[in-house]
Amino acid sequence: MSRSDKHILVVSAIRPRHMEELAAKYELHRWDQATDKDAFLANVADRIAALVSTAGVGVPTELIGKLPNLRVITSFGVGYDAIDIAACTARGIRVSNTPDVLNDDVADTAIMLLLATLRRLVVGDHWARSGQWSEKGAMPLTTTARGKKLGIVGLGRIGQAIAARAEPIGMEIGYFGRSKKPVDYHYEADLIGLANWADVLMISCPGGAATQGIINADVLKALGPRGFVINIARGSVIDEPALIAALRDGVIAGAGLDVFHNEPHMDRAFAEFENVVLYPHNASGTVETRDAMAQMVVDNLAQWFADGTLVSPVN
Ligand code: 8YV
Repeated sequence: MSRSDKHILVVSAIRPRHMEELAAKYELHRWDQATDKDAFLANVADRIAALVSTAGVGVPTELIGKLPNLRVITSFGVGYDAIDIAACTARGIRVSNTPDVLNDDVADTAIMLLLATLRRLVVGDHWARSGQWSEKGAMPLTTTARGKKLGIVGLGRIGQAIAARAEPIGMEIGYFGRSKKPVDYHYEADLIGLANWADVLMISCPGGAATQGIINADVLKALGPRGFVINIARGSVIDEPALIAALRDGVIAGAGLDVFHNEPHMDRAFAEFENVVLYPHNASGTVETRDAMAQMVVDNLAQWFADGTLVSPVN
């Protein structure tokens, strides 16, 4: 196959250097940049064999339906909840993601949010900058992470990387998941049980229909007024109106959040809370990790065009 036979639809772009690499090897069709997307598609739809997107943007299911010769989707990101995998599998469309290379940065972010929330980093930063320190003296005391129980929802690759970091901090680790794993951590077979047990609930499970809204008002009530929620997974896992009510009414003590409903248009209610630390879905957002993720997209495409297999298949 020559370059002119390899047509790729770009639904959401990856890193600039990797886009240049793709443009040198393949015929790229920039759907992401097209103003009249239907007219654009009418000209190229039949030629598209591969599609590139990102976890945040995903792939509209109706777009898949408009690409009769689509055979592979390479997605930038580990989560693929914004791609209808069942519809792809039914059509024989292969999907790849970018697992593992982001585990460390995402786990670091989880711990960063945990410590920043319990130790009130943002409040302290403001205390110093605003002059309150010199006017009023020391900021109010915070609470320690050491000795607290960390309840991890979803002990997958990222959940385990978080646990490995929380242990030396002196936290006791527990988890909830579909099955008990061969680890020494405390296991709870239901979420309310984990929330009752934990001081800090760490959300690190995949998004999607199976986990939609599982962190609901009852779970937050079980966590209690001295409990914290940290979410580096997907906004969809938490019933967000219930979380906002819990933060407002003191049902829980605070939250550290990297992910939200309706990103990037985060509910402005969160901005009002002093007991919340916010991060704009940036857990994997380092140059090093984003480059490694982009390289996986490039590698998946190269391998698929070479022999029809994928480096990191999802289906
Ligand atoms: C992505 C993510 O980088 O990997 C995921 O699933 O959510 C992030 O790491 C980001 O969404 C890019 O679209």
